[in-house]
Amino acid sequence: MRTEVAVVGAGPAGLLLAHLLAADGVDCVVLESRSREYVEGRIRAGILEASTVDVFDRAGLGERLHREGFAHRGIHLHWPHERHHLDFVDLVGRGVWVYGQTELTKDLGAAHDRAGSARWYDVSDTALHDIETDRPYVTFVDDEGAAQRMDADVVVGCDGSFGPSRQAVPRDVQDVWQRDYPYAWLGVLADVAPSTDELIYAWHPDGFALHSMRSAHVSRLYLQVEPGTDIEDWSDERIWDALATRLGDGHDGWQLMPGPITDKSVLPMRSFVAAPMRHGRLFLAGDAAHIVPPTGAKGLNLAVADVAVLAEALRQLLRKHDASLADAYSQTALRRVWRCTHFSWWMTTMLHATGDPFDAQLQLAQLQWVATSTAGMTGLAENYAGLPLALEA
Ligand code: RFL
Ligand code: PHB
Repeated sequence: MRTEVAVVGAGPAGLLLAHLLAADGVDCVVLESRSREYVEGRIRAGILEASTVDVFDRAGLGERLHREGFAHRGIHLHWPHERHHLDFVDLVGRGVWVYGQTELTKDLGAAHDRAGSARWYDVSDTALHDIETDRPYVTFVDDEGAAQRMDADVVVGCDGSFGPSRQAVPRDVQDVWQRDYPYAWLGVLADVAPSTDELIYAWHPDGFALHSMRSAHVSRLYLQVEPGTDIEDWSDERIWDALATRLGDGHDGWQLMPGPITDKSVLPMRSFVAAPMRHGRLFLAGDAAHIVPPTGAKGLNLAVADVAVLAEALRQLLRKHDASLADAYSQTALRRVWRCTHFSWWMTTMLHATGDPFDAQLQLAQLQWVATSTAGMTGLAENYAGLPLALEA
């Protein structure tokens, strides 16, 4: 089989890239190791930057997002006895949207169904070959156990942190930077109306907590826990008690409404960047090239930003035989990646308890400044609500 662009991974990055390229008449095939149900049901990100929403709108994918998503003006920052609202719209002229990654992935899947595009789910043994030549190809085993080979002009690795694409780049041409944080998140999904209009990011000596949401009837909440935490140690009652304490139940009459928990998981926190994001005819996008801790809500947004830049670069390469944007892709994308890596690290280190009393005092001093000085608030707002897709050099 032959295609112009073989996309490995049908997460948001892979599906969006194939959608944007197909709209420009570029032939694409998407290969995914999991089932479609699994990919569309995986609970992950919830916050979309204004520029992410712009990309979806321009691609004709924003209709349900605007109908069912929530436009938020900003966030609340909370620590014991204090709560401050940061209004991003007032501060930097743009807010964010709450819309689950599950929904975004379903919208992308539906658009692919309408276009009748080529996607292979449940594949195994995906392997990349000859990426340093003009004739790269991908081999895999299809869902019926048959060995397949897909020849392409370009291969794009959108296969997340553990996929084979990044591994296909020789070690001696790839630089890697990594930080593992000494904490994890326990995330829960609950069938209860959110107790807040906009997200609450809370610092507490017991650990960080976050109140997010998915709809008018579903809340998404997170607690800082030790890495390696056994989920069995956290009963629903213990989770709601910890959330109430850390999120400031009782502060100015505010109350956290508990409800039935429908999903619980523990997530490690790390920062990771691999560069360059291109090697020969292989391009990497999204989590395949970089991971951020979720405190800045940047992972999905970075994946979309990579893809928006890459789609245009591949269009120029394949339709106009102009390689300039493709040659610049890694550098262009990495500028934003490192800005978001810094912001995510900064939010993480400001908000997570370390157990060290000196750290706690520094964090409180920092929070006080961020939540009350125009410069502090604007810096957070500018980064959280999102920077331009391609940062200027
Ligand atoms: P994905 O979504 O991981 O998709 C990669 C796809 O590749 C497939 N794959 C393979 N396919 C074929 N052959 C193979 N050998 C393969 N190996 C893997 C996988 O099955 C998968 O379908 O990466 P992508 O597309 O780059 O998208 C990135 C985002 O999913 C990720 O950055 C965000 O979810 C991160 N994130 C958040 N980002 C935000 O912007 N805002 C948030 O609020 C936010 N919250 C979160 C998050 C991530 C979380 N977790 C669990 C990692 C909250 C959580 C809990
Ligand atoms: C979420 O709703 O899952 C979410 C929101 C904000 C974050 C991380 C996760 O910073």
